[in-house]
Amino acid sequence: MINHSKARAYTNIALIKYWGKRDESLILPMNSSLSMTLDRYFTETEVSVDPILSNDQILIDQNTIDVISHHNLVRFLNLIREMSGNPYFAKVESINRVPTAAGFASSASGYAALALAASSAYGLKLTPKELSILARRGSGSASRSIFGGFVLWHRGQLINGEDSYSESLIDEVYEWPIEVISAVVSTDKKSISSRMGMKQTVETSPLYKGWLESVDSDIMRAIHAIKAKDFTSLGEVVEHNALKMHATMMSAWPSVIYFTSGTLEIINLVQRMRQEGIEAYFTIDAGPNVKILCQKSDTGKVKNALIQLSAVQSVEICSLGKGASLIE
Ligand code: 2P0
Repeated sequence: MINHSKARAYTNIALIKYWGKRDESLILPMNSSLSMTLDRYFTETEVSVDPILSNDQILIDQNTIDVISHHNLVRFLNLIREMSGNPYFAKVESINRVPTAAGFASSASGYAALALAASSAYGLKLTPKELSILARRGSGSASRSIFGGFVLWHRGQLINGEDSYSESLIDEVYEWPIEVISAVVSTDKKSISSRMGMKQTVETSPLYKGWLESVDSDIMRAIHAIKAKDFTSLGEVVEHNALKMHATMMSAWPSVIYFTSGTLEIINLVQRMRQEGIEAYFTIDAGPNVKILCQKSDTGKVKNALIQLSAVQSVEICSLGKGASLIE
């Protein structure tokens, strides 16, 4: 008998960043992080566990992928087979509605959707917390995409990672008109993966200790701001936290620099807009593209200013999105 399950999960943007692992194999972070799940971009994944198959078959965006070069995906399925005691191989069909041109990575939504669809197809009945732990084994940020709204990923202390999971702080129906504008300045593949960039930073940056010492208070401030609906306080801590993360990587050796001239133009624009009374704050992940946090009443103005910059190739607007769910 073939067991099917299909799931959808959305991307998230970290407001307080995850940067650095204390265990690379279990994907355990050095610090806790806080994110906002977004409503526009998602991955849908269908998993069919089939006793007839002699290997896993994986299709991403309708292209069959070579399972040897994507061994991380097979390792992830092996983990689920081990947990379930069901040894059969599976067919995995995944569609990303996360255009790379929008400047978002698909690993968070991808592993969150795969964790939910595969655990269900293999007959595992996981709690949201267990699902978050499982998704984390695929990609750190995927542990946060299990939940909607504002999400906190606890660093945890245990060496087996059982206390390193995410939880929902406030779900997506929170009435707070906050939006994220994604401004794309480049769609090129990045020269250094975030996985390598983190490792290099942890191992060599003299500023990394300062980063670790300051993250928990950033998280407390962000949680307080979200609960008080204090946009200024949230924006300030989000922007400062992103700059601190980039400062740690720039001070690694060899240095990890994701900013381009377009990134800096947007930074200057956002800071100038604030001087003119428009409240907008930026955050930047492991790449050159910029996400701008603003209140809905200002989104139009901020978007118009961004598209005037010749460096900006496209802009997309997102708001709070839902957690991962089974579909059909
Ligand atoms: C984040 N990033 O908190 C941070 C901020 C990028 C900058 O999580 O190695 O794909 O699979 O755990 O989650 C990107 O890294 O890395 C990331 P792995 P992931 O969103």
